[in-house]
Amino acid sequence: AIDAWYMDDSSEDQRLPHRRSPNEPCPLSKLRELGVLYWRLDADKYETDPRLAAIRKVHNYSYMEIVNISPTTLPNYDEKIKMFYEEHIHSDDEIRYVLDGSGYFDVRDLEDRWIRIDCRKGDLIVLPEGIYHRFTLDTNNYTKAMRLFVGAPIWTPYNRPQEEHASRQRYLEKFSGAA
Ligand code: KMT
Ligand code: NI
Repeated sequence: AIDAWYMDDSSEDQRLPHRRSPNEPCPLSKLRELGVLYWRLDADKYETDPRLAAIRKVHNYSYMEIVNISPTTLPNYDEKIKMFYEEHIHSDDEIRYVLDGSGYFDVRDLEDRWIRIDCRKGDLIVLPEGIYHRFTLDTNNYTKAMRLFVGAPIWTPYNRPQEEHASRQRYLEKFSGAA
């Protein structure tokens, strides 16, 4: 399964793991509660994988592109890396499939704590519309990822605070029922 943990409060290099001591793991059930979906697939056969095809079909992930995030392959690298790590939301789900390398997706829980999700080759994750999140490379400095989208992609990040944003409100409404 995927590894996730609550982050420490240090402002050291974002590429470091930032585990608390002792480590405070975040169970998969907690991620599911927050609306984060996850599959482990065989990244070596992404071009012909029937499981990937089935997921794309069921969820209407019609759009697909592949990005190589590393200092030498990503245009405007420094700027992009900085943007990815600004806490933000989107007006749609963020769907990423790690084809090679690794990186961290950080998401906020409902108590505003950061959870760090260690995404490695074969991990496909979906961050729901309206969840506060960010992305960073780890110390390997390399992620090759498939970016999926329902229809024509809109990548616009809305940096925090976005409490009035419709997507943020829709997200929070999902939790307002049972307290
Ligand atoms: C994004 O929108 O944050 C990105 O595409 C970068 C991460 S993809 C592994
Ligand atoms: Ni994002």
